Amino acid sequence: MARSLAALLSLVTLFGWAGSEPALAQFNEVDDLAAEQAKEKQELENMKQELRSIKGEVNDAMRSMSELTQTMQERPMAGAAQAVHEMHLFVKEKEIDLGGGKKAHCLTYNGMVPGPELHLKEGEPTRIVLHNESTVPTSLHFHGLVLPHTVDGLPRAGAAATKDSPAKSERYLRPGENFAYQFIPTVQASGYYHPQVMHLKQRDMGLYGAIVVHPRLNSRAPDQELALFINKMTLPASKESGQKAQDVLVINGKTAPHIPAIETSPGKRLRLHIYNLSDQAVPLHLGGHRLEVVASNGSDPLEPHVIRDTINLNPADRVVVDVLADNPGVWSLASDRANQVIDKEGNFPSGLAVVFKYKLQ
Ligand SMILES: [Cu+2]
Repeated sequence: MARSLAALLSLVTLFGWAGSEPALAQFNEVDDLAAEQAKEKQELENMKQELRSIKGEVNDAMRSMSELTQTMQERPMAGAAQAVHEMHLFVKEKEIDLGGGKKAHCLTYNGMVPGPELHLKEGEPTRIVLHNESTVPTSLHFHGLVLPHTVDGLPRAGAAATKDSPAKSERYLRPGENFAYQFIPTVQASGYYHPQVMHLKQRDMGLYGAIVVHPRLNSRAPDQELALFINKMTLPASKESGQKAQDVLVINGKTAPHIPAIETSPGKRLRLHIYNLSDQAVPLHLGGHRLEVVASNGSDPLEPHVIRDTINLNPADRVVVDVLADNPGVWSLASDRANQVIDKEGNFPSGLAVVFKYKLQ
């Protein structure tokens, strides 16, 4: 029991980290890190307290999680000399505030929109475990990665199985099921994960997250990296709040002016992975800087790099741009289309506009 609790706690610690504003976590400096670690320690204490109180009534889900962890610790991937890089995704339903009290009923990975950024390395044995804690069937596809058909997309008969996920012939995960996707990425990629085509409407309810395969040798590694997901989310009409049904354009699950600012410092090379999941063309412009397009829709890396101050993203386009932070001030990365930065009531900014600013030294 103690052992499985410890295993569970180590998982919880991992998720706690992943859950704390993943997109911006890499932007914190050492000072912020110390404060954040102190906060995390407190959170961990709280969680320990909570776990103590439910000791003795551990439910099936928890037991299967700890068993799964033990299985993974005891049986590393056959033939792999390297440690397996293991990540967990939990599909959960959640109300998400898109900003200004605009609440949408969402499906999430690990309680957030977008889901956690997954950073993989070429040649590194990888295991991604999907847990379906929602009330609907779901599936998982790694968009933009080059993988064997047995792992890309759906659980299939003959796909890699764990003790808790025997190979299934079904083409999806029912509520309460989990599945381990195991593979070694061999091609550099800037992709994103989301449910397969048959469950694609779940993507527009919040099920998406960045998955990046970094090259083994990286001579031009950026100093900072951030994924930006453009999407259109639907707010249901609500008599209680007087909210009318409407579509809201969001970046990382928030609409302007509620999108957290992108913060950088002079001299840094900032890499943005930008995904247009909306059904509209978006001309994205950054003031005062140039965008160096380093990858586009699977051409990773794109050579030679092209330089733009505006990039046009058609629906389903994904582009990776580097920005050399050499012009301190407060800028904006925003759509150049008026109807994408002003809402139906005429409020500006709304939708696709994010502040790009330099940290005070
Ligand atoms: Cu896809």
